[in-house]
Amino acid sequence: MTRTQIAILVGILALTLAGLASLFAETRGWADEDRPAALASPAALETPLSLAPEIAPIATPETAETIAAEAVEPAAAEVAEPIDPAVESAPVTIAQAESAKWKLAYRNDFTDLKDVNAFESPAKVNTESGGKGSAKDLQKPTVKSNVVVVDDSDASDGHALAIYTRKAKFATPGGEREGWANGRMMITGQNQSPPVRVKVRLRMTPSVGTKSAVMWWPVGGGWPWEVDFAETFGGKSLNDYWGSRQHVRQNWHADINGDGRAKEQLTHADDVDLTKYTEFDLYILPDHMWVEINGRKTFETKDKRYIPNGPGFFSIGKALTDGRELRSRTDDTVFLDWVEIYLPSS
Ligand SMILES: [Ca+2]
Repeated sequence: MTRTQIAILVGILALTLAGLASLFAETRGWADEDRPAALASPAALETPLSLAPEIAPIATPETAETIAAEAVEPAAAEVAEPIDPAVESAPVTIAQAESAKWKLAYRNDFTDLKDVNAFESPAKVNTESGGKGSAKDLQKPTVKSNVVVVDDSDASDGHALAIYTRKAKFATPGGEREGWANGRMMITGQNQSPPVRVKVRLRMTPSVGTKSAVMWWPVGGGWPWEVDFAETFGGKSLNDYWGSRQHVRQNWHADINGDGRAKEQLTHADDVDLTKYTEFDLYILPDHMWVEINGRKTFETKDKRYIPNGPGFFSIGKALTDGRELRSRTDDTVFLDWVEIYLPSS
């Protein structure tokens, strides 16, 4: 073998190794960052609130096309006319015109627990076992003591509703125990059908082994749809993709195939520092649904199959992840400064 032949062989070998390495890195990246499929089967829901399991979106050509087509449409704020400093009265922007279409119907600053229904799971389901993959099982124990009003100097009025995952006392068939438990809540008396707009200001804490879903949830039984408009998942460390709370997911579920379970979903992730107070603004119109994060539209659909067609209410649910026995789990909190519900102004 000549020196040239050896050099060529070494070159080919190096390229092959580099290719394999990058392939491996991509696979790892996807697995670490996205982890979309916990693949728990959400059996019939026992509680009025479910934190839907992580389900990969159904990639039908139709939904893919919907996402692709709508992704290129700029946010309303971006197409607003630039303000000419020479003009004394600023022109009305599209964003301003949009907000004029809505009137505030409800606001809760969470200076107390008015309208807050905090859930408590019954002793018989607080077994402290099972629930390796099912979000439904890992929501339990659910305790009211993990939903409280706290002082928060970063909140607009100095108060926030804290929804915790932390160790707490809970009932079991064998008596009271203490261990990891979740807070879960809903706002009562404010059920609304589309068109409706739901705006919240919240922040979260970095954590290991917990997830949170900020939801618009259907009134009544069944699981026809579920709009998770600020959802996080369990991190393995305080610094990784989910544990750092530097990312947030839209998961817009609908029962497309008519099996009674809203497992099909449109999904979208944004980079946002959730450890600082962040505003989420969900607009649900009969033929158009979108979310704005800190005033910028980040995701939308005009596919009616994914848009709620009946009344819903505001809710936050939390659950353990990575199995009940995870030893590295840390406390997790969602701080909710306020919630606003808007209805069309005319
Ligand atoms: Ca507040």
